[in-house]
Amino acid sequence: MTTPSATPQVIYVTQPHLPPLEDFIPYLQQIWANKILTNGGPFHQQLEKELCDYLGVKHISLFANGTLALVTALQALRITGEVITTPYSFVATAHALLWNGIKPVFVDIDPDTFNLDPTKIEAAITPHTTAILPVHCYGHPCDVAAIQRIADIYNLKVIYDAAHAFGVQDAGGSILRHGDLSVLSFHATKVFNTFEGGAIVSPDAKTKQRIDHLKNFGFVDEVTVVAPGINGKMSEINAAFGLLQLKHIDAAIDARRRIDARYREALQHVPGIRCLPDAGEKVGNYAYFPILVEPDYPLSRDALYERLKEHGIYARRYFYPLISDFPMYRGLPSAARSNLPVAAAMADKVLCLPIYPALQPSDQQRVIDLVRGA
Ligand code: T4K
Repeated sequence: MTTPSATPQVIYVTQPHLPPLEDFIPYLQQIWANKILTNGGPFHQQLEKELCDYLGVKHISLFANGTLALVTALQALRITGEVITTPYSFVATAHALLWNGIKPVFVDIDPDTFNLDPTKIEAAITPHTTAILPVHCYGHPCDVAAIQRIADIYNLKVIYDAAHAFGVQDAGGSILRHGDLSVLSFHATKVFNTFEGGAIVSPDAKTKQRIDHLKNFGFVDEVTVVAPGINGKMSEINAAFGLLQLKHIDAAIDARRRIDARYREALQHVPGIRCLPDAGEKVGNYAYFPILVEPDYPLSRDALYERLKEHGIYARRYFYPLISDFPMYRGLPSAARSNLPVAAAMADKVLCLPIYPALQPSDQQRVIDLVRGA
């Protein structure tokens, strides 16, 4: 068992990948020289293009953050009424619905992938349902084929919250090609970050154009406003940082892959600790490392969380509480725990361990020793 040192080094659940500071200076000099700070400037345009190439998609619109991108994606497709979504996500997923005056309808998740369970979707569809908003939780792909089948039968739109799924591919290519739209987050805590940032992946140029209008107050030109759009634009400084990040992204994901493999190897025989199975992605991004703390582990999940904290290790209970347990949602009929037994059980067991490119093997070993030695 590891004993805490006098001043234990703090280890967070994640840490942003920061390229050398001096490498960012030329980008700043360029911004200072051309004095274009925002509103679709040259770095913004270049990042959209480079992300399309890197991710293997045709159309991307950059945003100031993932939440504004979600809110705008719903507006772009004119979604109203009720939308089926998962309770097992970051609260922004459902908040984006409320910001549009849409009623979330929570459906339970699959215990192996933590994603929306397609076999439970149909029972939640009503005459008011217009769309499904699934999340590729932890970057693991949803059952996109089953979800699309249901959407086609009931004429529903599908918007994927792909905040965790940067770079993830299934057998056919980018996971972001599925559904009507996919939404990314480039927040500091994400695999690819622009400090704050986000994006919408669209299937065609017309949809991208509508989204680009909506993120710029609805302006089409100096004198024409076609919709009550919001200010969702990414600034030049964020876009420039994204371009620099992109140069390092493969190495960063490789480092995550090694950390993921070490955890799996070290924790596979620990009684009461279960790692999330590989969810069938062809290329993963190792965004999170969730473990399930089962009843045969000597400590409860919360006791393990506290124990790690005492040793300066800040694991996180993503996603506890469930979104459906927050006050603005818990009155909904679909929010009842009896409707969401799998999600409720997972939220009570899950703990996300630290994973980020700069996590040193010796620090990861501290985490492993504590989980093993409880
Ligand atoms: N949909 C899904 C499925 C999402 O997960 C999210 C965001 C969204 C939509 C919305 O996208 P954005 O609008 O955020 O682009 C974090 C993030 O703020 C949030 O982006 C993310 N999901 C969520 C899962 O996690 P917190 O409250 O856990 O963040 P915080 O500040 O506690 O950070 C976690 C740890 O990371 C800290 O203990 C230390 C470290 N950290 C954090 C920041 C901000 C750093 O080392 N440096 C930093 O700059 O929400």
